[in-house]
Amino acid sequence: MNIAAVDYDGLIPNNVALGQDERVKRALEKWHPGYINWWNDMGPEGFQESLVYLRTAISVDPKGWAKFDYVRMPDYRWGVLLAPAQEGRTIPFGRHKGEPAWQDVPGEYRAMLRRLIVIQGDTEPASVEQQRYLGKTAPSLYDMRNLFQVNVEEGRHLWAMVYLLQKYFGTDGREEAEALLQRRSGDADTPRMLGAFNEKTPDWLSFFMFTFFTDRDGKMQLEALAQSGFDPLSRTCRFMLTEEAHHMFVGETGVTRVIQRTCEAMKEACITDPYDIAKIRKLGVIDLPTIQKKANLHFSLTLDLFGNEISTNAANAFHSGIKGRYREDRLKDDHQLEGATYPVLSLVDGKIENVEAPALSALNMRLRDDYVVDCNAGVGRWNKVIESFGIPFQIKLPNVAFHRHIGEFSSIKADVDGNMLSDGEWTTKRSDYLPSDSDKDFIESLMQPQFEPNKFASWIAPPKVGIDNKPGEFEYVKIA
Ligand code: BYC
Ligand code: FE
Ligand code: FE
Repeated sequence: MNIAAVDYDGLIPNNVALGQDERVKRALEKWHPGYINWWNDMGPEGFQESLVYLRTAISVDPKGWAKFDYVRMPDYRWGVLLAPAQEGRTIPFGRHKGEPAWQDVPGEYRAMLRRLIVIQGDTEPASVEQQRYLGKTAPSLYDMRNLFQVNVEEGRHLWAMVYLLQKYFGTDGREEAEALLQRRSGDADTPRMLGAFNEKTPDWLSFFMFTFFTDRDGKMQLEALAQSGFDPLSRTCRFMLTEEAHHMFVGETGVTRVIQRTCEAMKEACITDPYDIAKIRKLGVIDLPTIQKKANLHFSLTLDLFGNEISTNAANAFHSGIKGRYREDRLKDDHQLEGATYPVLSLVDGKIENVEAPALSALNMRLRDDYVVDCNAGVGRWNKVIESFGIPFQIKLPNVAFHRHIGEFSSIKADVDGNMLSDGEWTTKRSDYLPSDSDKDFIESLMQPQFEPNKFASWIAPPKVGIDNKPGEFEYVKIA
């Protein structure tokens, strides 16, 4: 048998020889009904009986790992999939650099590892909860299918973390695995752990922005954890990243198609001024300034997920070989950073300035910087579309000090260019930067479902190509 192949014989598909690991197999089988209950209660509402054209992993080989077929979501084969082990892998960074990678949890770092795995695991079901009502207003069956694909894969990402907890963390791992099914996004008493995962995803523009900005935090964090000296975590994250690529695609192309449709409609109506908002909205499309506001919101909420710019947790995680930098393996330095410094944006006498800080303490800041670069590449591609219509408008990421709740800038109010505002100025200008109630009402008014194959809501262009090369008229979801 191909070692990358996945065993689909038992209840839990896997490529970790679960059949020979009775203890973990039984623990996961015991967790399984609770998971299914959670999925039925908190997963996509109203479509659990529908047949969805989903991809399922049949191998972890980078080429051809997916098989497409119609599946009822509760029957999706969630399982445990690790990227293949790398022979002779060593710890790539920190004080243990060069030692053999850990195949078991190093006792001294147990608490730190457990915390990181639990935080990562908590975000996955949270996003499914946030997106559970979106099926009802899907702008097409194509988009509905992509939403559900993202949802089942985030469910699988929860499985990925739960496997690590069950296999490597004994009793407290089991308790954490249980608690991951108990917390709820936005709940006043038992919220999810990180801020952005308790916000609402009320409409499809938010969904596309979320998959562009927030799933991209997922990508950055998974890349950093994929470097881990704890080999099972590294291998798990490496496979999760192959799934993450699709989430990123959904976000980037989703926003691109919204922009495309707006520009087309403006052109057809001979509107050249992107700020002629009332006229543009009458065309049933979302004006570019409102798209900018949504980007401002989701970008700033996501920056908070990187934690404090200066963080002892981050320093410890790196120093001990648990969490690396973005693509550590491609960086050229000593991978230990003991005497190194890194420029950190800070508030100095009321101004935003770079201050050199010990590189180890500044690792959250560094990952956030890498994230902003990655975001900007995508935003540049959005702007190419606007430019091709000759419309004088550019989407711009706001300054990192804008609308922050964690870190250096959480204590101040700043505009999108990073100029300090008084509380009064912020109150009057807020709706210039973030979606106002009337913006939200307008977007909501557009969220009319379009469930006929090959048809799309007024505010979004069709995709360039179908999923799995299917033709336009393909019925991606058979609604039951
Ligand atoms: N909200 O030293 P600091 C994804 C807490 S997304 C609430 O700066 P650290 C996905 C912090 O916990 C990727 N609390 O923290 C995307 C700490 O509390 P304690 C998810 C916050 O540890 C879309 C205290 O403040 N994965 O996969 O350096 C769909 C001091 O902070 C927040 C990960 O995040 C916050 N935003 O950095 C589906 C990877 N920020 O312990 C899925 C794992 C900070 O002192 N997590 N705090 O009580 C980590 O690496 C780090 O824990 C963090 C925070 C980057 C989150
Ligand atoms: Fe995920
Ligand atoms: Fe994701």
